[in-house]
Amino acid sequence: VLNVPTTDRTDLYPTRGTDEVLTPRRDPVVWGAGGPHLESYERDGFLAEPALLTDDEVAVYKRELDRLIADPAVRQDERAIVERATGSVRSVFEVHRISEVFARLVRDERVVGRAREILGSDVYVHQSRINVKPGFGASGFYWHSDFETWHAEDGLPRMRTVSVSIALTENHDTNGGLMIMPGSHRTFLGCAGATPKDNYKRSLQMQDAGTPSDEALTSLADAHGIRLFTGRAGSATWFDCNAMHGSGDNITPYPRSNVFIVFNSVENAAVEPFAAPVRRPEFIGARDFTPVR
Ligand code: 6CS
Ligand code: FE
Repeated sequence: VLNVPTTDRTDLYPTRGTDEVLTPRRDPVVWGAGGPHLESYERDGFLAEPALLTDDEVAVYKRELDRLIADPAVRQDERAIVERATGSVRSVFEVHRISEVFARLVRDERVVGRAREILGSDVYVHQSRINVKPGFGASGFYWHSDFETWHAEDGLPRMRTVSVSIALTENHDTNGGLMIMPGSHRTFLGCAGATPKDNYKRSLQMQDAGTPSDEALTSLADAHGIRLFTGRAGSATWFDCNAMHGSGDNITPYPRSNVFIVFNSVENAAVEPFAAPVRRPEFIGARDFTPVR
């Protein structure tokens, strides 16, 4: 069923029941007019941009990232996620609201313009975060589909959401880069296992609910392969909300820092969670649907 308006709480993508269940994607990948430059995004579920930001712009955003993670007030804030092992800051959420510098990045036409083009509508920020994978053992994220979480826990009805990860340090092939299975966005993997209460406290460190089985991951990887994203600071990866992705640990001395922005269509605004007892906090799943201007 393509483009059927879900006015009620029709759950097109069942997940977190007793068994794992595969559902073919029922939504377009590119909701706008598209074009040759978006063909690979449609096919693969991602689009790599080698030079979204210039070196000078990277320096501005990297300085702002360093300022935020060094700020004791930010470290105390619930929007900061700290590495268990080392106590260093791993992520800071809602940077587009905390920082005027990152608010500017969200409104940059090269960023929000591309999101509107892919989603075919005005967009709002569902989530933003800076990630610092400091190195010397910083842990990665196990395989998952973001949409599985954003549908189950944040109540996003359709796959009309796109993320952009902008590298603020060099992404080597050794320091825990983003891996995506090309084409995996066309299959929704509904995971087995109900969502525990305040799941987000753990899942942002290491996901348990919403984790695919070894069998499912094996068949997806066999079918699609795995692509590792590397690139200079300033490079960016746009990826569909349902792309199966993950990242490894970073045991090198070289941090892998990025800013991660999630744009959701204003036509796909969050409703109640489809598979969780309570909503997640608004700094993780926004409830302010004001379009980015
Ligand atoms: O749960 C979330 O919303 C976040 N978790 C991961 C591992 N990726 C997407 C998102 O930032
Ligand atoms: Fe993710």
